Amino acid sequence: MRTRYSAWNLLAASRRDHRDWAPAWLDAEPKPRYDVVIVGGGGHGLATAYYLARNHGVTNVCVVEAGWIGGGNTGRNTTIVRSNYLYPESARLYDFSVRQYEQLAQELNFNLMFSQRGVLTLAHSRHDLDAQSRWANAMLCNGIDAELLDAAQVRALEPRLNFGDTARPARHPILGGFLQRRGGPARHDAVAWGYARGASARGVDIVQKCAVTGFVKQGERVTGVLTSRGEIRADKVALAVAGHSSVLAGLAGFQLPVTSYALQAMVTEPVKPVLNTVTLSPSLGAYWSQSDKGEVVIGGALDHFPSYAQRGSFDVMQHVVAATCEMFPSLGRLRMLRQWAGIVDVVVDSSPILGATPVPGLYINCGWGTGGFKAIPVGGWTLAHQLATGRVHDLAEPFQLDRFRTGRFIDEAAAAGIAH
Ligand code: FAD
Ligand code: PYC
Repeated sequence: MRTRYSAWNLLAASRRDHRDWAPAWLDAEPKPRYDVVIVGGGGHGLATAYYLARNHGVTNVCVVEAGWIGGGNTGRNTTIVRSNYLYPESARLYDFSVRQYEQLAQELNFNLMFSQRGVLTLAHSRHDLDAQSRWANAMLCNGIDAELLDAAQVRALEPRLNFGDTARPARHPILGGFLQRRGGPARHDAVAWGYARGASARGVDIVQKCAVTGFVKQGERVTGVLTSRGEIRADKVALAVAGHSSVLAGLAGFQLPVTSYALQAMVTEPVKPVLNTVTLSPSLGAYWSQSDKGEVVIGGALDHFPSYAQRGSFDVMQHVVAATCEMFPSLGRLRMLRQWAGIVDVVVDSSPILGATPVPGLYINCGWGTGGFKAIPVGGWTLAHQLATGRVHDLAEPFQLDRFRTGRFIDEAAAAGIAH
């Protein structure tokens, strides 16, 4: 029996030394068949399962995860949630997601620690200022909040940035920036766990340590998956495997225009609050925020060679650390605590691929590349809609795989920013 999380239940459980809490979700054994099998227990796979059950009443669903849920990019990312994209199609998609995040902790009864402290993008040149005013104006036209800031306003928000002075001018002067106040970080694990808990409570099976190794087919149609724990039949199969999308597509017999790269991040030892916002410097290729534990979270660009090794190269790490010392000199003596990488699924127009594949019975959610954490609610919502109703959700319509045939790209490389 699932317990509702509340101050009252916390107090009540403390009287029994917290020994009676029910598991947040059940680690299921796979059954022989389901209506829907979802491959990948990251945020997108789990959100798809949750919305299938919650929005459509489809509960005979299994999420099959090779490792542990949230152990892929969902548990490795720097958790920036924002909707400051350029094109109307993306603005609608990502802002739907931000709006879901705004009420998701309540809905899931799980503290996602979404902190709308603002996402600040720095301008270091006239060119940056021009590009950002175009970007902010596009956002305003799309009905999304955006504020252009001058240098004094940036300094007021983030005083530890290196503004230089007349004696020692900054190497990368800060001329201004732009801010999306509704943006900010959330707790990555909690998003996976919250969706898993919500899905499991509605009857979805979550099967961990179960790798999909192939597909069962009748003619061209996918009718199940082959896994390290046996065959599982399904009416429909959905892939939400991020950096492994091309591998699974290959097993199913089609190609995806997705390249997999390592994207890395790192955190310092924890300190008292020193950063107020999530700050990005696209020109320097680095970004910073501070977690609620106090660690300074630092990220940068992709490793510029395809890889499935979840490590991250030394030269990107060195670049990011140098940029940190340059932009935040007062952080220069902090010790680095952890560094890691995830394998991200990059598409030429930096926009996702959502919906049907060329293989009947097989659906996909991928191509989020460096920016799919913010999109977990909308990725799950739209894929669940298509799986349950057979119709493409309006928000997902521009992001179908056939755009690589028609050329109807939505090029968001600039908004994907730092990590590209
Ligand atoms: P994942 O969380 O990777 O889940 C896919 C799952 O599929 C994995 O758990 C994997 O084990 C499983 N799987 C793979 N193959 C198989 C198989 N054969 N059988 C069964 N299971 C399989 N996005 C943002 O919005 N904001 C950010 O600030 C941000 N920063 C990032 C920083 C870093 C360092 C990284 C790596 C990514 C960042 N991202 C960010 C991107 C974001 O993390 C991803 O787009 C998002 O988490 C993808 O979620 P997912 O559920 O599709 O994939
Ligand atoms: O999507 O905001 C983002 C992001 C920043 C760094 C990596 N992804």
